Amino acid sequence: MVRRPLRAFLAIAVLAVVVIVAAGRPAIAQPPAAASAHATETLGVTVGTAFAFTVSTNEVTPGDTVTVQITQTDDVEHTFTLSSVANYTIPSSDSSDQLTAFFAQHPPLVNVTIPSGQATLTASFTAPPLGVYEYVCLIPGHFQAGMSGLLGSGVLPAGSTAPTTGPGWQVFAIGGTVASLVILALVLGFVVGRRRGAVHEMPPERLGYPEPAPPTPPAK
Ligand SMILES: [Cu+2]
Repeated sequence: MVRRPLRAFLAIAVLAVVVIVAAGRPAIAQPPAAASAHATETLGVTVGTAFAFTVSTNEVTPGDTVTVQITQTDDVEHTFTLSSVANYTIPSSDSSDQLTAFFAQHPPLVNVTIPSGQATLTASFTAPPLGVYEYVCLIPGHFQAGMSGLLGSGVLPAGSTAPTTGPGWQVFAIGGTVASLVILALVLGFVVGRRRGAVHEMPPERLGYPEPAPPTPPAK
């Protein structure tokens, strides 16, 4: 016959294991990040009427082979031209000729002409060493109108948001909270169980008064 406090403790322990396994599942299901040094990854780039790039991520991993998947949604020609110069932002006052001269001097990591009406294009490049790299559109007037952005390699550019892939920090925060509560419940269950057990096991001569009747079981 298992004593009541021990039984309660075992019930809490079993519940705790179930909760931990359930909470841990989303995190475990994700493959470990960057297992090998030279993985492949995808950078989605969407262009259209606006003088702006919409990208799927602001950060790549140095050494990775990056496939650029470009989606053209309108009839405005653009280029996706990624600078090879780390931590350098081209002055927004530069003319188109100055921009062309810059890239003649510093060949870009990738330079894709995106014709009007084209649905999708792909290109690839090897993610450069640690740093922040600027990408621009070379169609005259577009860079000057603000068509540029920053891609971090091994670092997130200041002011940008983290890539939205993966489980996100919320999963780990919730999992951690649940685990903490479970551990607290385990400790409390153990302490309460021991104290109840101690009362009933204490010899009457040390107790100094008649041993109390065992508590009535709760209604099932
Ligand atoms: Cu453009």
